[in-house]
Amino acid sequence: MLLDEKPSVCVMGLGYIGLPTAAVIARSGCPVLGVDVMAGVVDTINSGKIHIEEVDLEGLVQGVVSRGNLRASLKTEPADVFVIAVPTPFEDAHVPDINYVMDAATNVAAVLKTGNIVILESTSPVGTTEKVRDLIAKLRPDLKVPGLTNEIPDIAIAYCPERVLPGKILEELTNNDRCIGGITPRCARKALGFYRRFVRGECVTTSARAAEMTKLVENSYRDVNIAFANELSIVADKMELDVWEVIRLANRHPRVNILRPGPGVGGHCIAVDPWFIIHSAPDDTPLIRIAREVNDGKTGHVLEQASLMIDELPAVPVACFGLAFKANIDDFRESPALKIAAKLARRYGSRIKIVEPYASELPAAFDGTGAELIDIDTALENCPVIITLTDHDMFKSIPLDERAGKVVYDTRGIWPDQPDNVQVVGDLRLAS
Ligand code: SAJ
Repeated sequence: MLLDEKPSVCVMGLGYIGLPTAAVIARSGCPVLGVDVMAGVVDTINSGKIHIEEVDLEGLVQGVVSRGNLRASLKTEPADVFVIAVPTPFEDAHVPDINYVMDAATNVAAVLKTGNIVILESTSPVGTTEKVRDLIAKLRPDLKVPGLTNEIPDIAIAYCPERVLPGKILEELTNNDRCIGGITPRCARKALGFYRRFVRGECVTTSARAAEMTKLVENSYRDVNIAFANELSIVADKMELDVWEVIRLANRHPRVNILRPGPGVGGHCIAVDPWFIIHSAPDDTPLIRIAREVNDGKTGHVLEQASLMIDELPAVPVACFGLAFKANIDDFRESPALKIAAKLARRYGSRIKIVEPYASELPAAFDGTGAELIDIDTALENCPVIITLTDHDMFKSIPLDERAGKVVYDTRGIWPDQPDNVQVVGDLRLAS
């Protein structure tokens, strides 16, 4: 396809990745159909609104919908390019579940035509793109599919993982480099031509399997490094050292860059994707597995430390600052902050107050606990004890004098300047 021809695009799945991707492609001038299984999501998008929170996304969706470049449907329709961006959760035993991918591929297969490009973006175990190819070959014996024909294939199939950071999705969708893995080099070239329409970052081609592994490796790398920081925080606690100071000092070394300890790793990516590698090679992944265990274990550690602290104190209100899984977003999925706060609420009932500027009401996990959602000012006025669980900028900017005299358990290290009357016990900051 030539550059001045705008391919029609069908994006399968309108979640945290699919919707921004569909909107950015539509902004580049391509007619885009977004397909989702939820009727409510389809209606919301067709009315120019969005069902998720992401910086600048609402305005963009409103614009492309009103210009007629983006519409949503429950039904897959013929298009030039198909982008599959559906979830790949895992089952209880950490077994990756690619059923949504296969369902989407089944729907795509039904409308495929010669010349089409099918791209999988969902984080997937190595080999999934080949499984998609095999499924298409089975459902559409009339089409010559790549890797299974000696002739020029009728369609191209590629894997191109998303790499965007929640809170910066639109910026990163355009500016990040992309790694494009084709079932064959020809497939990769076809997909590359498509991504170049809306990606400013460098687009690098490889095989589908290498691209699948690259995505898993990126998130596992981060998980392993966060685990190191979390392990250090527990060791420092035992040694009665301030872990934040130790990390600050160590990071002055030109080749050391230790990440930040916290209450555990949340979200739907970093805490999940390492399991895809572990599942594929259980005997060869002791480091990746133990990192996962360390990060999950840190949530339990913080809960126990917080409980010890609360048990030592008179029956005063305790403010938990933050429920989101990371700073400055409203995403509570797999959030260690939410897990800890909800468990504290079950243990200590109405003593627990929640401060979460990104929530308008408490999530269901707090039902029947007696815990209450309050604003920052009320917490600073009424709660002598604070546990920081999310590093929102709004919390970081609370000046020293407003926190003076409080008992603070700063699990995120957001207030390194906490006054002298606060004694540091490892990652536990207690009033002396
Ligand atoms: N965290 C720490 N300490 C740190 C950094 C993060 O405890 O020093 C915690 C966060 O608080 C959060 C979790 O880790 O609970 C994950 O946050 P994150 O900001 O590291 O990553 P995500 O899950 O928002 O997005 C990641 C990104 N991957 C990498 O940075 C390698 C993003 O680029 C991916 O696109 C995304 O996963 C994804 O969709 O896979």
